[in-house]
Amino acid sequence: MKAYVEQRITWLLAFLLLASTPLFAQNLALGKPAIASSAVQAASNAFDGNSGTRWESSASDPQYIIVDLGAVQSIDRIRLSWETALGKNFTLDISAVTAAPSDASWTNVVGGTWATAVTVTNNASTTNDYPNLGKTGRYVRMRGTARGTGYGYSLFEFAIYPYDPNPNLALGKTATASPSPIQAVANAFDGSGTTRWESAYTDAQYITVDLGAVQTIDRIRLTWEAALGKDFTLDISNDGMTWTTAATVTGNTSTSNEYPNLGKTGRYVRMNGTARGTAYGYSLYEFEVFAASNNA
Ligand SMILES: [Ca+2]
Ligand SMILES: [Ca+2]
Repeated sequence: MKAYVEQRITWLLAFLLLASTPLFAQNLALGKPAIASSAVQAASNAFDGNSGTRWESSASDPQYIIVDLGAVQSIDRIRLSWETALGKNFTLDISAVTAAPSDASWTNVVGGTWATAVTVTNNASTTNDYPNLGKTGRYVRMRGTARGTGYGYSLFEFAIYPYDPNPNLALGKTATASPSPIQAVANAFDGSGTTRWESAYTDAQYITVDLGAVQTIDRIRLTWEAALGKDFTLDISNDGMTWTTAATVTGNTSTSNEYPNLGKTGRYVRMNGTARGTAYGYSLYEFEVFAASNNA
């Protein structure tokens, strides 16, 4: 009887683990061995899951930090959490080496071939998120070539995921907008931070995305050009006709707006503008919709 109960509990735990997997993808780098070009604070602090501890390099360029995932893994998403002393220009690279480190200095890895997965210039954000990488590898490196401050590179956490547990539901989805846009509506849903939708130059303008089915909607993120929306609502609908307002924004001056913990469901999501921030149209690089508010 005891063995039977234990087996049932094991099955239950296995089921709960599987059921929770989509929202809690494993950080492959957590607790893994790491080295760095210099360490005012230890490299391992960037891989300890603790947002209060950090790797800090010497105050010079370039610098690198490398983690060993222990085996070749799928690498689909990398997230960096910087202190204010962030990396301004850096690359995220994956090593061609799959063997174990040759010595304590990882000479074979440091001097081996690297392929750049992400190139970042003029970063000003302390949180960087790079999804949809579609790579594989064992060793992952952040190589900084320009610091954002006079201090060293200071990284709270360097997280690596095999897939994106919280994808942008609006990515690549069908969208519509007010008539006569200056730039195409699809540009706000293409995942590119350099393409944008721009409306006509009047205040009453909207942009709507069809998620394809009713979904949980807990967070919406808008990335504007300088020609941002000043007053607008974010609205959600099951049928594209009857709308519920999820967020009301007035006097916005930020080009990056994030609205978490919405707790809604719906198929259609709309930004309904009533006042522009400039004389130009509403100019939106990306309009993202997420099922969960947490990033992991
Ligand atoms: Ca840490
Ligand atoms: Ca875009």
